Amino acid sequence: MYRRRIIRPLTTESVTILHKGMVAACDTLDGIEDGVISDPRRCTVDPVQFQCNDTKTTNCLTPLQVQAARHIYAGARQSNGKQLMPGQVRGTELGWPGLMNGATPGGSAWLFWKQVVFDDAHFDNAQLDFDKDASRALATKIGNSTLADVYDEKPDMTAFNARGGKFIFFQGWADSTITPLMDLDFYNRIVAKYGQAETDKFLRFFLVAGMGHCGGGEGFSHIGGATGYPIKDDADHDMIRALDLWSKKGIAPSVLIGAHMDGKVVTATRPICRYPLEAKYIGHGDTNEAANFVCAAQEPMPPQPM
Ligand SMILES: [Ca+2]
Repeated sequence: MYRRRIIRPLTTESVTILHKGMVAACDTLDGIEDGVISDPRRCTVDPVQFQCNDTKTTNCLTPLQVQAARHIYAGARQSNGKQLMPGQVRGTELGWPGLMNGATPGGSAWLFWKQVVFDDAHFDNAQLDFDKDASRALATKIGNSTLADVYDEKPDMTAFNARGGKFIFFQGWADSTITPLMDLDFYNRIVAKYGQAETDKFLRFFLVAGMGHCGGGEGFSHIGGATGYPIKDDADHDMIRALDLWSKKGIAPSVLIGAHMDGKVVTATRPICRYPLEAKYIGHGDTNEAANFVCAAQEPMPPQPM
């Protein structure tokens, strides 16, 4: 029987090479050599840097692997350049094969698009055409709404704010399942609508350096709630306690202390500052101690690569 041979550019080996290369290139852009790219928007390295050539023949990427990585960082675009979805940020590479390889990339997410939206049990993901199929998908009606209505999160927090709602919005900077750039876009749209001061009254956004999808990763992802247990049961270390304090006593969280753990051992702590502030080392003391950092205004970001 003939079987189509599928060449998968993403292998465990290739993403490990890419990930190590990106971390080596970008780790210290945040001032601390700790294996964590704190804010990956600072990391704009082209993966072609890690491509094999005449002098480098091992621990390197094939041209196809470089091309795939460029597409993944760039996100989904149509041929006219219109961006449908932002891409993955640098530092998330290790999660790519599990998410993107196989007949159902994204697992149940692809099944939803295939069976519910396209109504075609045989729709091959490799045939998805961003030009034709994106608009076809978004125009699909489910009930009285189109998918475009459902998927376009509306930054309308007026009723929530009016009834005194409080919202801690958190996201891992190294999440390879949901790109943090989407959350950032949503947050920015809320701030654009209400202004920073008003937004701060009901919403605080925490981008956790080096955290994966809701937890895990190489960063400081123990902050309670869905991320894993906090290292202390108080409002400084546990976002559920912080939310409780905010909603009951009106004391809003400005910073959480995130921890990296090796098993049950805390190996490092770091302030997780409310966006748009970021943790900055004070220049002396142990860089594994949150106490040696302050929350400061962000340094300007470099232009983002396409
Ligand atoms: Ca670092």
